[in-house]
Amino acid sequence: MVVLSQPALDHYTSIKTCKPTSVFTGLPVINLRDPEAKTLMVKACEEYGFFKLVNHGVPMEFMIRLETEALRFFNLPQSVKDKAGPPEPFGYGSKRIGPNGDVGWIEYLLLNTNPQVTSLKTLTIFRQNPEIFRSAVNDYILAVKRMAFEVLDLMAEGLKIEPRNALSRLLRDEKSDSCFRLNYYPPCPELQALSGRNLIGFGEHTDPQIISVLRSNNTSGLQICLRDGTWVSVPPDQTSFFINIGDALQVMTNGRLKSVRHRVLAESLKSRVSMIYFGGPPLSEKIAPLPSLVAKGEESLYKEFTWWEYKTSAYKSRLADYRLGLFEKN
Ligand code: GA4
Repeated sequence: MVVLSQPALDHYTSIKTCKPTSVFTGLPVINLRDPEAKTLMVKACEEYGFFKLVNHGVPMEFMIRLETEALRFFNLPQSVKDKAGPPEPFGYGSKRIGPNGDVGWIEYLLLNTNPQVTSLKTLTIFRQNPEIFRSAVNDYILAVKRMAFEVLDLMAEGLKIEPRNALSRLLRDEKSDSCFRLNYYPPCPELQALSGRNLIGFGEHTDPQIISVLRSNNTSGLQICLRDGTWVSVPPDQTSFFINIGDALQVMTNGRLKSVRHRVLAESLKSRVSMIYFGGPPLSEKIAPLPSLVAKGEESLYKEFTWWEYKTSAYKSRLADYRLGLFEKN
């Protein structure tokens, strides 16, 4: 067995996958315009907390324009990119993920989803061509938000939740605590020498929010964990979106929809670029099962908490931790 010994890779986590991870053959693919979409979404989220969305109406041009701008940023000299950091609460980050020692083979930009918020640091990010970058981000986020609201409205219908906007209103709220992430996973040529081992780009975790909407270029790397604990890789598709259920929606549905554990592995020759919208509720919002989803005689599986409390607790955790555990009733 080859041991990961290159100095440059010393601090990274490598994993040994005995047999190659199999491709997720059961991946639910949902057409947003299909009259059955609401039912299919609920089924996919009960089973996997994850599905691929096609015919979503977001112009491909917005995706490509933002991908081009992101690559332009990530290809800048390190000293320039560093000026756009640190990533907390928003800005450029490299290798370190979160405040508690997690690392990955990754560079990223964390951004606010509210176009009005332009900090000094954000101006550094947009320095090269401020208007081009800014409008690429804003056009993309606006279109993806609209689509995410529609997905949540359909899910609410599929779950027979009333009113229909009971979920999407949390993201539509001007105080919604949503964020946006541009990830860049550089190629790692040294990986070729490490037969049978993989390098972690972004370690396994569930997203704390309500819903996450991911789009990537055509490079593979994303894997999800199925109910039986096996990991499967998700074939990339640059024209589609991948929808993830987050912890908050798991709680709001009293465990009916499951948040999905996922991770990203680095590739040896191709860079991966992903863009993710994380839809979160306002900080003061109580996160609790919607009454219509708690059957008579049943009760909430979770203690009462606000999104602020959950988020604060999440930022004290390590990426792979089971964050909902602290909020479950015994
Ligand atoms: C996972 C989902 C989003 O990317 C994110 C991540 C955040 C970060 O990168 O700073 C966290 C992670 C994410 C969950 C637990 C905490 C917080 C890193 C970490 C160890 C922006 C988010 O909201 O939670």
